[in-house]
Amino acid sequence: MRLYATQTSPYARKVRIALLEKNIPCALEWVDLRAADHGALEHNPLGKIPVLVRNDGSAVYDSAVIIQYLEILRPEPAIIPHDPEARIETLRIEALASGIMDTTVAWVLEQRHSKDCQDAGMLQRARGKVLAALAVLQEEACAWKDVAAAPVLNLAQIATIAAVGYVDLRAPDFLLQFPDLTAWMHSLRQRPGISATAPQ
Ligand SMILES: N[C@@H](CCC(=O)N[C@@H](CS)C(=O)NCC(=O)O)C(=O)O
Repeated sequence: MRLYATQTSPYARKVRIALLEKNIPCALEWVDLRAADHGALEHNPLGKIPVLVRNDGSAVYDSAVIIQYLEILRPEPAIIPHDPEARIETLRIEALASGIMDTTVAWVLEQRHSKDCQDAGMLQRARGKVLAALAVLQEEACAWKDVAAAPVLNLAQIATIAAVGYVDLRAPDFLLQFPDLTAWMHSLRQRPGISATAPQ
């Protein structure tokens, strides 16, 4: 299997951490998303990464679907709980973390416009939404204090690390209000799947 990814994509990082936590071997294909004919376009008409290309050449996207596929491919260790309530909770937090990624990406792209072309209202709304969502994740992370040495991280924790790591990379000021969440993320740095996938 091959995963098309970039070093900084939080969506790809979620999948890369899941692959390492589940110990699933997978080759990485780094993509330059600015190139007109980058490799992922052949497998995803939207040209978005991550894309997982299976050994038979068929493609799986987007990141949430890839995660579901990995759970089917290798059910143990599970990163999505089997218990129905815990499962929905985990998927809700994954959705929240994905929303943080989406909104932070939109904020970053808007910031890249010259000052006089920026939509100040959009920037403020996006910032407010990300901060509100980070506050929820910080509350969730209070219950995850002892996971640094856990045999496997669950999807809620994986998605949270990918989202918070991306905010830390692109909008570190947003995290100033969330020292507990930042400390929790740093407490996991020793895990190979976390250090090996850190955005650079
Ligand atoms: N919902 C998708 C989002 C993927 C996404 O937006 N990836 C970005 C990179 S961080 C991308 O490929 N952007 C290139 C483009 O939109 O053309 C997922 O979860 O995989």
